[in-house]
Amino acid sequence: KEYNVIMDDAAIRRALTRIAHEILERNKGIDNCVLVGIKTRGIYLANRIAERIFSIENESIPVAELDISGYRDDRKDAGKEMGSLTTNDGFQIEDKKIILCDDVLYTGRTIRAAMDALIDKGRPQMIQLAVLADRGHRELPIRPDYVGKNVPTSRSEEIEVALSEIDGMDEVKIVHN
Ligand code: 3GP
Ligand code: 5GP
Ligand code: MG
Repeated sequence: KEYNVIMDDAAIRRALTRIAHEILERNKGIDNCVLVGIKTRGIYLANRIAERIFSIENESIPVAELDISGYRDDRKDAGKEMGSLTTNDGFQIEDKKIILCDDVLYTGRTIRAAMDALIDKGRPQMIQLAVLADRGHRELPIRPDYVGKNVPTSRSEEIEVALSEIDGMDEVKIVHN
């Protein structure tokens, strides 16, 4: 299979540092803000952004993990299990500014499902979206607030995101199928 590396470890690091600054600027700090990472790789991205924010601002932003497999409308496993939100003690969604974090934004169906799962648990003040890569092809009116890299793709191409926490290295590739 042919592929191109579109972000190396330095590019990923810089993009996440920029996103951390953008989050701080947009929200004038992190009062009432919570990062919510979506299942596997979104969680590592949320943790990394939280570390960046801590080193810039010396303040801890809460991080929660969201598994939305049960909320998807286009997957075979949809409905089997409800989405689960795993949080640290005392986590409240009510009136919080939620910043959803995911690796790749594509049709937008995952984010739609994530918003459903969150709103089932309370009424956030606001929901924002941060993604490492936006590959286009939206099927819903969803747009990211913070983007690591815009990657125009064809539907047959695929983006491969490797993160050191599970993949042993940091790299984003576009795979031409
Ligand atoms: P992630 O859990 O880290 O996000 O969906 C399971 C994994 O498969 C995802 O990892 C994602 O990276 C990868 N994947 C690749 N292409 C697709 C796709 O088109 N849809 C979904 N849902 N996942 C994909
Ligand atoms: P969407 O729901 O927007 O179609 O897809 C977003 C979710 O599916 C993300 O959580 C992402 O992990 C996964 N996904 C969709 N397309 C791709 C892709 O090309 N590469 C990777 N790595 N994940 C994808
Ligand atoms: Mg993902």
